[in-house]
Amino acid sequence: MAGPARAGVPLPPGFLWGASPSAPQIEGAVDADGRAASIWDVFASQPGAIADGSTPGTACDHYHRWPADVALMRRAGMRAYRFSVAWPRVQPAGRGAVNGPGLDFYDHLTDALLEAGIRPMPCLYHWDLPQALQDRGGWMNRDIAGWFADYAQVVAARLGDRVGDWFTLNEPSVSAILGHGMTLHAPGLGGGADATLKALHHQNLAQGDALAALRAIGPAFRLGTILSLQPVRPSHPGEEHRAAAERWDALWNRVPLDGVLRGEVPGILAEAMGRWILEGDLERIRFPLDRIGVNYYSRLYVEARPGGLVDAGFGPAPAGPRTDMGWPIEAHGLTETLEDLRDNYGNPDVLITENGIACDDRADGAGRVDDRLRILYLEEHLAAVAQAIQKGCRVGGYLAWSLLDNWEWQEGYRRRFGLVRVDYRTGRRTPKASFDWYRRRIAETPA
Ligand code: IFM
Repeated sequence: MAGPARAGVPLPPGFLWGASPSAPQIEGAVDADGRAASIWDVFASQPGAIADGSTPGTACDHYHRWPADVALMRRAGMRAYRFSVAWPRVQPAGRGAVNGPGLDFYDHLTDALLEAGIRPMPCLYHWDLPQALQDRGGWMNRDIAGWFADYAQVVAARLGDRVGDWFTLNEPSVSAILGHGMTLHAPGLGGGADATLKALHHQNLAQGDALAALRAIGPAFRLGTILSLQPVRPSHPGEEHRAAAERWDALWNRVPLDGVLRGEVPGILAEAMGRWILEGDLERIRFPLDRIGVNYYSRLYVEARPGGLVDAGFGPAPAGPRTDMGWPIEAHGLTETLEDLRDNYGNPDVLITENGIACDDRADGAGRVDDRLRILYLEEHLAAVAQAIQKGCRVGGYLAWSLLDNWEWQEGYRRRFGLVRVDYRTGRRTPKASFDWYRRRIAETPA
C-alpha cells in the first residue's frame, strides 16, 4: 500500500462525507421500550454461533448514548449518516401494531442529526428481521413483500417530513447466502441454493413493493438500495474455476443489480430461480432508483466446489496484505466495481455507503489507538473513488464503515472497524488517529 499523502487525493466540491453503522451492531438495548427479539438475538444465543460467545445485547449502547455519537460526527465535520432502523423496535411483531417509543428513538435521532448539519439517510433493513416474522417463514415466505412495504410506510410516514434520502435493504445477497444458503448468519437455515435464491427473490420483491410505497409517500424522496458489490475472481486457473466465479458473480452481484435496475434475472440462474418467480414479479421488482449505495471491502475469490451453492464456494485469495477479517486489501477492485456500474447499468448515481477495515488495534493506557493501517486503507480506497470519478463514474460521497467499533456479527466484538474505539466494558468512546485524519480529510473538500 502507498503511504498517506500529506493532503489526500482531491474529491469534488460538495462530495458528501460521513459514516455508516447498523442498528443491531451498535444500538444494544434489545429489550428496551417494547423492542422484540430479532433473528440475530436468537441466532447469537445459540452456543457456538458467535466466535466470542457474545450477543448484540449491549453492543455500543448507542440507544442510550446517541447524543455523544452525533456530537462525535459533528466534531469530524461529517455531512451524512446512513443508519439502519430496527424493524423489531418499530413493529415488534413485524406487522400490525406500531411501537411508539421505538419510532420516537429514530425521530429524536433524526432531529439531532439535522441540528448538527448531518443528513439522515435511514436504511430500512440491515438483517435484523423480527423473530416473529421468522416464525412465519421470514424471507422464505412470499408474504414478506407486503409486510416490508407496510413497515416502510410506517417509518416514512413518521420521518418523511424531515428525511429525503432512503435506502431499502442492506446487502441482500449477504443475508441470503450466509444466512439462508449457509449457516454463518442468522437465521442460519443452511438451505443451500434453493433457500438462497428464494430469499433473494423475496428480498427483491419486498424491495420493489417498499420502493413503490415510499415513492407514493414522498414523490421527491431520493430512493436507493445498498449492495455489497465485489468483483469475483477464480482462486485457481482452469475453466471449471472460471465458470464457478461466473456463477458466483451472478448470485452475489447480479441478482440484486439486474432485478432492480433491469427487471431481469441473470441468464445463468434463470432456470433455478424461475421456480419462485410468478407472473408480474419482475415488473414489481424493477424500479428507477435515484442512487445505488455501494459497500466495498475487497474482491471475492471463488473455486469450483461440487455440491456448494451454485457448485462453487469461497476459495483462497492471492498472497498479499490482508485485513483482520482475512480479506485481501485491493483498492482497485472498488474502481472496477464503479466502472461496471458505469458501463453495464447506465452509470447511476452512487454513494459509497460502506468501506473500511478491521484492524488489530492496540490501545495505549489512555485508550488511544494509532491506527495507521486504517488511514492507509481508507486513503487508498478514496484514491480509487477519485480515479473512478475521473473516468466518468458518478460518485457523490463516501461513508466510512464505521464511526464506532461495533458488534461484527458471527465474529462478535473481536473485530474492530471504528474510527472511534469503544471500550465495551464502560461504553467509553476514544477517537483513534484515523478519526483525526478523517476530520482533516473532510475539511480539505469544499462543502
Ligand atoms: O459489519 C458489516 C456490515 O454490517 C455489512 N457490511 C460489511 C461490514 C463489515 O463486515
